[in-house]
Amino acid sequence: MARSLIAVGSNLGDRSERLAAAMRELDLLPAVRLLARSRWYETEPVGGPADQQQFLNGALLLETSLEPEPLLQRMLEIETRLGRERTIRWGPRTVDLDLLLLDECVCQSPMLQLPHPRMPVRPFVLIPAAEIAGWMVHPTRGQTVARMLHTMSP
Ligand code: PH2
Ligand code: MG
Ligand code: MG
Repeated sequence: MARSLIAVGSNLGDRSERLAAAMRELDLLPAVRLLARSRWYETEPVGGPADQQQFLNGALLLETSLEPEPLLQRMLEIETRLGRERTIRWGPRTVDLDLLLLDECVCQSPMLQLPHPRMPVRPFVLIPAAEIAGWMVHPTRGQTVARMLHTMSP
């Protein structure tokens, strides 16, 4: 069984209900078990259109026997079931599920980049991630999640 760290975000509709639904759906997947969730954090949108609403962001820790690409595929299906429409890049979204880490897997395919390339520079990802999985190691940087958060702080 591998450990997988997922970032979740929503800034459209009933945000906390969407994040709770995403969490339930992930836990219901065959070969996936939810181990921990962070608190939900209210965050300012980074990038994208200037007029979008605040996000609710968090992180989930899963145990899974799925390989990275099938796990990503299941996550995209959950986003679609929960009403995600893909319009503008970094635009408003009902739910966004990002695969950050899967144990120490490194993957560079057209479908999936693992670890998530923007993870080390996003406080709205690292703060909740460090709350539940500060010990996980970013395989190419050789740093823990807690260390990455610490080094990005002013
Ligand atoms: N996601 C983005 C772009 N900007 N800003 C915040 N605060 N939270 C997000 O989840 C977020 C964002 C692209 O996925
Ligand atoms: Mg995202
Ligand atoms: Mg995404």
